[in-house]
Amino acid sequence: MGTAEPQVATAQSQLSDGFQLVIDALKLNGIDTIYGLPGIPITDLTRRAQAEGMRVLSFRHEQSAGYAASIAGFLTQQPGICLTVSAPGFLNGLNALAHATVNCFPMILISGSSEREIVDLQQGDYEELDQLAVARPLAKAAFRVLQAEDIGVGVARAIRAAVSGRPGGVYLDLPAKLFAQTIDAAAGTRSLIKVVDPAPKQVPAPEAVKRALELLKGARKPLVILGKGAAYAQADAEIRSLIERTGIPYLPMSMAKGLLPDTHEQSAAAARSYVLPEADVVMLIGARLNWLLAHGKGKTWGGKGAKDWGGQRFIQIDISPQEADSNVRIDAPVVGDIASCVSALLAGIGSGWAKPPAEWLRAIQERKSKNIAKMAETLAGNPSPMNFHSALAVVRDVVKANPDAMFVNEGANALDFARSIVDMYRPRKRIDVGTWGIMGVGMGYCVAAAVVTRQQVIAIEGDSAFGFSGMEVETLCRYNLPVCVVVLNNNGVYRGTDVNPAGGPDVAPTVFVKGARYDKLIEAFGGVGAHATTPAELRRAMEEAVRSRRPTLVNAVIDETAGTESGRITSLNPSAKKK
Ligand code: FYN
Ligand code: ADP
Repeated sequence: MGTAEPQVATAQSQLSDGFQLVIDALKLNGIDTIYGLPGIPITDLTRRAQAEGMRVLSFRHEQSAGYAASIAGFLTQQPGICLTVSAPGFLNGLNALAHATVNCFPMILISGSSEREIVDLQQGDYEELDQLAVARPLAKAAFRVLQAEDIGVGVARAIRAAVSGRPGGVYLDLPAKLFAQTIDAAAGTRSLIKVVDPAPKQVPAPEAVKRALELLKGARKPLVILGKGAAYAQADAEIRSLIERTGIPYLPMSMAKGLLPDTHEQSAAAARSYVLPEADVVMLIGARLNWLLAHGKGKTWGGKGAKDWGGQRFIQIDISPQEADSNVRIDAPVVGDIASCVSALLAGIGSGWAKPPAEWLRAIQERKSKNIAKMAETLAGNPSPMNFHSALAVVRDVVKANPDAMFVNEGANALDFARSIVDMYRPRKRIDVGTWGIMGVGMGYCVAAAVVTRQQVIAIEGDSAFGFSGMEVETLCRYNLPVCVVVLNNNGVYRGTDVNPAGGPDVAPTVFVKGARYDKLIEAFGGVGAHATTPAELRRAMEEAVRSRRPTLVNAVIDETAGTESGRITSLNPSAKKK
């Protein structure tokens, strides 16, 4: 094609074009990586971005590129960029855009689109779709740029929208014609904007801090809940200091695990079902009272009925002024960025803060010890065939030995068991299915985690979950990323033992090919495949993967009768409700 040469303005040609301005605008704002999939009309954009020194990572499906961009945003506080072609490519990226918005991750989905004048008259253009209209309800903000001189503004607005306040997914629509538009190079350069202070500090009101501290001071059974907003905020030292100086027990939501090491004596993770209903004052730090926290009411919280208040009083630290009262009354909202809010609380606490009553701490410790002992007993078993516990006991050890490794986790049982079995020791190491509990993030997350952190990545995947992004093992191999994927293979969704109730030739809807060799998949692309039927084999394969840093897929064969329907969220099945 011969179009890959960067079109830098020279003395002979003082023109720049849309391609160049998009690249320059991103680079000017410190964005150096694009997760995408080339095609009409953005192929040359990918070539030229690479020629200009950007890292352009191509995926096999836009959904994986989008998930990669979204988690890069979570890990870096900079918008992750996903680049797609028009209509179908755009739609494939949309899932991740919605995911970013729902999870409060900064991300920009940039899609090429077809010609406005044809699309708007519905005259049947190539890949005709009104993408801006489709994206709008799923994005925090959505913009379209029609003129090359507006590219700088479009990119600046997209960056600000993605990272300021509550972060989210932003859509940027770039019609094909824009890329070829030419503009005087000097005017083009002048039109670009380097965004100043894109995520400004938001300092909480002193009276809100005072109100929160008064409520906390009066608590007999205080509890802190750390959410992924707390992990995102990168206020690790302040958060740890607040927890340790107050002595309040804390519960990490799944992606907040490791903010303080899971082995911390104040962690109440192993006493979850005890502390939620028992606590009298709960301080939420970057966690929403959504389904994952049973909406702050009902039996989980000690309420009599499914929707009854459990009697807790809540303090909520959140950057969104609209979050408080979304599910139950928040007695003390503290609105601001977590670093500023936690610092303000620390200043208010001073040095004479009384630790929570010993009775409360002792009761939690007792529950914890009981649960941990029970877990240790289960993990010590070595059943044949291997089950989730005996496999995850190995994973737990490997992660412990490699605390800087990134840990990707998706599935139902594979997710739920790993969450409580595998301890995290450092902040932002665990990345998983997030707010929606979605499947399909796996390999996209692996790519971004490896690229952003340069650390070893360990992915624990249910066999069903893995299937959503399985083809991306080629991407892992192509970029030679230090990723060890472990597929916990029990022959099906949840487990592999369902039978077709009608007795026909088709297997049940939840059943896959029995004895599938997922390890062969990565071998097709030059990666390392391993087949493990015992914990010892699994350990050997994982340790070798970490040692070699080669892309590896371990097919870990799990008892096909192991696994419960929907893991630990069975109650969300309508049939369970009916019973
Ligand atoms: C936790 N626990 C432990 C430990 N950590 N026991 C021993 N040792 C350790 N280290 C205990 C904890 O006290 C709970 O027991 C239990 O393990 C489970 O802990 P978890 O996972 O924190 O609690 P729970 O109730 O499962 O959490 C609720 C939840 C979580 C909704 C926040 O399930 C979640 O994040 N779910 C996401 C599910 C999802 O998205 N799935 C995808 C679905 S795919 P008890 O205290 O005895 O209860 C389609 O099917
Ligand atoms: P989890 O699922 O772990 O409970 P959620 O996604 O429900 O976490 O909650 C994250 C919360 O954190 C959101 O309400 C979001 O507004 C908030 N948040 C994200 N970043 C920040 C920040 N820097 N400062 C304050 N709050 C933040």
